[in-house]
Amino acid sequence: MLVAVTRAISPTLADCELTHLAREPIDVAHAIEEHDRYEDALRALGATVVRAAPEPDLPDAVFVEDAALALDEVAVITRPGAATRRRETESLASTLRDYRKLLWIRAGGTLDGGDVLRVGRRLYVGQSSRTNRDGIAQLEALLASWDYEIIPVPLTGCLHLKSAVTQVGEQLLLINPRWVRPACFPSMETVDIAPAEPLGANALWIENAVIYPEHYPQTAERLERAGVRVVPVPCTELAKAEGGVTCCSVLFESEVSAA
Ligand code: CIR
Repeated sequence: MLVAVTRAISPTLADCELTHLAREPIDVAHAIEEHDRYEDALRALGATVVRAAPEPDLPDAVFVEDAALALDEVAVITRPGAATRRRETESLASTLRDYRKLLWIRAGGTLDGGDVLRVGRRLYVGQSSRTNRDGIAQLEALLASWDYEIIPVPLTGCLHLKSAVTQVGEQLLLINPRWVRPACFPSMETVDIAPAEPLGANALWIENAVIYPEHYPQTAERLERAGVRVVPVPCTELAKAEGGVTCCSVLFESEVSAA
């Protein structure tokens, strides 16, 4: 069973962290509708959606990806780089505990799940403003018992590694080459985002399709030309909170049936 852990949008979403975007009014009711459509897309692609406990006082809590990495063997509960987001981890851990043994990034280290791109047994980790050297070193030490290769990746101009590059096929990445160098991924083929859509590199690959924002049509067309099946979803409101489609779920396979 493919599980997608999500979380309800907080009524405080408009007070979210912002790094590269100017604050704009966010229509929370509209954001909730868009998030429902996102969960519907996950279900349509075969995932079982499990919602973690809501965190109404934590504006960015919907972006569950940043608070945990679910790997085949364990889950790593992160220590988000933004101090305002650190209280998101406990309640997410309570949900993930049903499925995986938990390991924790400890004080001193910071790591956002949005900076971790898993491709097979490789974990590319963005050296962003949210993820520090100690966080990457802790991740490597925590996973030493399993054969993951941890590869730090420099990036510029964006929030997370997965703002700049995501996997969209077995051997295929969708990339914004202005923010991360394609040469960092020598074994992979790449599709560039359309230049008019710099934030278009965040796609969620699931069951041989990608869930993808419908407000990036030029990049969607490039994906389709590369043979990728695109499932468009509306996500204009979460985009104003600097969120994309990978950030709203934590995906993993499980033998445990959902409660
Ligand atoms: C933040 O700045 O932390 C949130 N407003 C957006 C987080 C988006 N997360 C992601 O791309 N993984």
